[in-house]
Amino acid sequence: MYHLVKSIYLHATSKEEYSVLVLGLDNAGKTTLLEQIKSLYDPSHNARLSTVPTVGQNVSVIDTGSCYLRIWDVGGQQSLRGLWKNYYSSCHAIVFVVDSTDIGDGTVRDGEAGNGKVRDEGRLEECREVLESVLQDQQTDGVPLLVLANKQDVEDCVEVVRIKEGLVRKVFEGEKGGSVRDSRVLPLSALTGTGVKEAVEWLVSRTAWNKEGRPPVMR
Ligand SMILES: Nc1nc2c(ncn2[C@@H]2O[C@H](COP(=O)(O)OP(=O)(O)OP(=O)(O)O)[C@@H](O)[C@H]2O)c(=O)[nH]1
Ligand SMILES: [Mg+2]
Repeated sequence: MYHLVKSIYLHATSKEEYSVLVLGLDNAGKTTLLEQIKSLYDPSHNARLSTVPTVGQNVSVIDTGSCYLRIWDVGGQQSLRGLWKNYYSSCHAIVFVVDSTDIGDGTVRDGEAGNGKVRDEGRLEECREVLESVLQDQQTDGVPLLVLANKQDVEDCVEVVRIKEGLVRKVFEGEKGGSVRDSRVLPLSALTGTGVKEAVEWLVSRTAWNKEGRPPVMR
């Protein structure tokens, strides 16, 4: 009887937990985003917005009400990107943070003849290559992808629609294996917190929607 009551209680009180992997180039704003998410879902948490480059990982579990999200913020420096694949097989969603102030005008131009002018593309090409390599890894097949156009508070940043059309769509066109996945591009200012709630809400709905492919853990 005790065991029956206990298992009913555990079933009634347990919730699904999904793992979310936050990726992007160094300086994109991943750790700032994690701090804002923590303070949004845990009012006792004071967001530490003066970050230092992440060497290794930060991890936090938030209670969204309907489920838990275990959020992995990993270092984006080039020397650390080789570690990302260790997280691929167990993640339920990937967030790719883009620094909208450091990608030129946000449009990838394949095979365009040079006109002699050197265009300042910032880290656009690096960003495209890195996102492509994440999506081309078989272990990320079908995993929902949320691209966040961060630093939208900066006056001359690239708008989200440009990042969607000029960068993300290009990457999807080149995606090998034709893997089908949920994806979305949303604007964000991790510094001010604008867009953080919408980002988390998308993750909550898409991880649950895709749970047959990657079942959650119960806690
Ligand atoms: N203006 C502005 N600055 C931001 C925003 N988000 C992050 N930053 C700044 O960008 C810098 C890098 O932010 P981090 O969150 O440490 O970047 P990261 O992606 O974690 O970098 P790594 O740990 O090296 O991979 C910091 O100076 C942040 O204050 C934003 O939305 N707007
Ligand atoms: Mg960081």
